[in-house]
Amino acid sequence: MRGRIIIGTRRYSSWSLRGWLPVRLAGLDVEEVVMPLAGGHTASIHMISPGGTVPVLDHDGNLIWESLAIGEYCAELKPGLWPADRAARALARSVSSEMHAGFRALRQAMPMSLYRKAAGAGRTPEVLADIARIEAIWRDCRGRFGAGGPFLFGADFTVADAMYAPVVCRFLTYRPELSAASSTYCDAVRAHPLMEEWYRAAAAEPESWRLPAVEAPL
Ligand SMILES: N[C@@H](CCC(=O)N[C@@H](CS)C(=O)NCC(=O)O)C(=O)O
Repeated sequence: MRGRIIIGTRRYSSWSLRGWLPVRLAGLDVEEVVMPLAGGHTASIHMISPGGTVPVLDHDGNLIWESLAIGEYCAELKPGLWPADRAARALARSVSSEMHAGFRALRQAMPMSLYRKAAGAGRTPEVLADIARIEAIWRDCRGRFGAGGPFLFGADFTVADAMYAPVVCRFLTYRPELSAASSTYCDAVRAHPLMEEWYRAAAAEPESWRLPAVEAPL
């Protein structure tokens, strides 16, 4: 093994999913270490992560934190994690950065909780505005560059898909109304083998890691 990736509870840690997907897509030979989240300011995370957050990748002596930085690191090791075409790559980086920096209303009102019963919850006007913007992004990427496959930039699952994967998880939990094209994209992301692996591993996590605040049915 050439290092480790430290992630948080899979049921809840959306940023961990964003970092873990490129690590696995790039085939990095790293141990996976899960730190149960305490619902903010988890003391054990502050001891190992310069930014006080997960995910953190420790690979070949390089310590990388921030999910998007992990995606960039993996993309340097594995071609295909960003689109090959420069215009497509520019768009992929723009929408990935927009996700990394924004959509606060959605993230707060619809926290990732893979197995929560919460269809119909969380639809504030601010959340609906975030969702409309996300659907516009997906439409734009798929309309301009997605013809070759089911993902944002076609056949390859890129860092951009990884950045939006936890949004897909939220949509599957909270079930907001989506266009047919958005639903089809969500289904494609959910069906990816790595997403299946993540959901299965999340289901197997100890019950004692569950956080009632984000498990309560809505
Ligand atoms: N901008 C960071 C956000 C990372 C983040 O907020 N991670 C959460 C877990 S999903 C965390 O570590 N929270 C601290 C805690 O729970 O103590 C990234 O992209 O990696």
